[in-house]
Amino acid sequence: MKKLLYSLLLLCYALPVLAEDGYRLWLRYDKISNPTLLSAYQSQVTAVYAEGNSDILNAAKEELTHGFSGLLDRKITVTSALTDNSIVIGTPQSSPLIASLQLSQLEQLSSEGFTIFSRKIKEKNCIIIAANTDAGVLYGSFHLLQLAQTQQKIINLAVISSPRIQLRILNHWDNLTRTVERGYAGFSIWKWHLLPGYIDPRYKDYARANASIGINGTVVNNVNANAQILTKEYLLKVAALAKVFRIYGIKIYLSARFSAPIELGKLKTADPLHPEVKEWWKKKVDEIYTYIPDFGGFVVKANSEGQPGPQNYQRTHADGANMLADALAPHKGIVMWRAFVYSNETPVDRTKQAYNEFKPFDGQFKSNVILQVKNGPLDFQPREPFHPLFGALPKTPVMMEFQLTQEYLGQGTTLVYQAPLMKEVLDADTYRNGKGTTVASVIDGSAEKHTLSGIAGVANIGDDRNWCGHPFAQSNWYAYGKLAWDPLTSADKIADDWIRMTFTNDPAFVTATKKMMLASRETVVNYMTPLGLHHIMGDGHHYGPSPWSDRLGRADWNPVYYHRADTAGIGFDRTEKGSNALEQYAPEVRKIYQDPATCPEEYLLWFHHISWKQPLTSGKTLWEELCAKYYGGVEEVRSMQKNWELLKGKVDEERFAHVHMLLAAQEKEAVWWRNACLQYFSTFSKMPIPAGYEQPDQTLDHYKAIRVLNAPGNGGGN
Ligand code: BDP
Repeated sequence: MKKLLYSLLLLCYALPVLAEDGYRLWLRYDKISNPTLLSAYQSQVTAVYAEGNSDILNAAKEELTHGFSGLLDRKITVTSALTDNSIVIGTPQSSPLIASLQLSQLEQLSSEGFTIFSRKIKEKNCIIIAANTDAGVLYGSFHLLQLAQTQQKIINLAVISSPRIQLRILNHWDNLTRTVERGYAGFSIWKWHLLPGYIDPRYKDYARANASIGINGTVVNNVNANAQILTKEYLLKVAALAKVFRIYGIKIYLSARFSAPIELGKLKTADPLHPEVKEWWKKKVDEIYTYIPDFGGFVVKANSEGQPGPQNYQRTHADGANMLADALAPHKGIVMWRAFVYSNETPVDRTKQAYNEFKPFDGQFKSNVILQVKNGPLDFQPREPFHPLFGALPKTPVMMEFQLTQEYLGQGTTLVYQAPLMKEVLDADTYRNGKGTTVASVIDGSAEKHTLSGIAGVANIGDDRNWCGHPFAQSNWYAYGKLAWDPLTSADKIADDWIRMTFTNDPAFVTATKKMMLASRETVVNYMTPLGLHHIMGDGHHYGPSPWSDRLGRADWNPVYYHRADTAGIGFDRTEKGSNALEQYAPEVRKIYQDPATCPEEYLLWFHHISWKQPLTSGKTLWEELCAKYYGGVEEVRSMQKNWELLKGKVDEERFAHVHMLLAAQEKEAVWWRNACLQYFSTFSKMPIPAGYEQPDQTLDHYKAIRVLNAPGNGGGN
């Protein structure tokens, strides 16, 4: 009896441990399920051999032993003598053994690159992970683990890989109060009030996850910055985080509030050309480096949406950025100056303003300044054409900003895999130096041979147990890192690996889930903003549809400003006859977009005002096509639901149920978008939703009356 009770008790304790809560992300390292492969791997990997003892090398050893112990279901340890079937890791500096191999391929690698290959050393079969730096070894270690996690061969390896982009950064829009602006996965993971004394174990797991996909920098506070982060008290907290991240090759950066000299320094001005202001920043930066010797630098949102900036003092963005750059330069720090700028007064089409603001300053920024440009010219919409600044600043390094958090993509309930969105922009041709000057080649620096290159992703991470809220939102963090390392990787390959590592290698599950992920972005576009529509979401919180909104403080915050529906048609004319935003693109791009006949239909209403009865390529009129897209989008969500049901039993019950419930919520939202938008637009088209479609079960007035209270991610102080 006693024994039985004891076993029951054990079972109770054991169960929660077995539950799959998503915390381990894509680093689960569960036993390889395929028995043949398992025994093959078991004979190929028996130990880890490493010379050298730096923190980063130790992290690599720890990950390899922990990871392979799990995957191979037997203890893998670090050995002090080389044994058969070892993984040998190191750099020529850390390891005499690696140095003795005289690896010519190391010359081809950048400082963070790695090579993995199989070779016999002293009659022993080895897998060698070599690099020029310890960080490269760490990345190579994660790569080898990923090969095993995705059940690929690990014999006869010959991998060579270097990141194409130098700065691969996450931007946290986390406030010091721990609310997260546009965050849908709980509160900030940074426990500011407990730092620097308490180091949450989560910080290490965060760093591991980032290192596993090559992310090497993080901005820990919101771009709508609070100057308090620059006080000694907070800098010591930041230094405590930096200490954890450093072990995983990650540098810390901060969002700097431009008016900090006034708020913290009690100066009367923050004028970037004022000697006292320059001196204040210089001293502040010197102080930061005493606590964080490898501090990365600042990101700055200036003169945008109420943030202070150099224009408050009749100075330019270049004046502001260069002043901070001067303070950082002696320490090799950089400034990421955001181009998400639109003025309060200018009545110009908002999508034109960043270009107008920055183009004249091309070539006037200091060498440690990089401009951070959002993927599209408006604001992270479900679909936008690429930002014209990518084709306009040959003398300035330009970095990409993507938004991983799903502010405009259904927020916490929506299954949307963003790699296709990112690829669409990265692969777009700017024609800056003739055909083939893709956005990717601009941001990786190769188009103009810039030495500074970068990419930023607005993080979708919070303190939810599974980090990102929606189980599939993790894929966007993962895909971002993979594309930052190599923008040429396909969305398909990234999804394939992610599914295998995060869920299962079961081919039926992988195929079905990948199909669903790859289509998911287009699905969202279809039921939210098809055919180039944009910015028709709810006011303020940006959740749900609100194409009728026309009361916000300024014209270009209102959806009616963007869709311009009237009885003649719908869409924003950005040709010469309209705002002429098209003039900001290269002639080749302009030529494609300016004629509605050649403009890809996904951008049609972005660039043109089109008559309701205009026939499109499908043979349907614009109105009919709009209806078909909205209805198609809803049907696609319904097929996602059906397909997911078929996967029951192929994946753990916890995550299956979680996704099942979220898909049901997404279906309701898709119907809400469809019914609200089509009924509203039909008041202009004067045409009904064609018979044959399921008709809306609620009136337009019903949808207009919906008020979303307490939507997450909106407000809460910084
Ligand atoms: C907008 C967000 C706002 C951000 C802003 C930015 O709604 O919360 O502060 O972008 O990027 O999309 O600065």
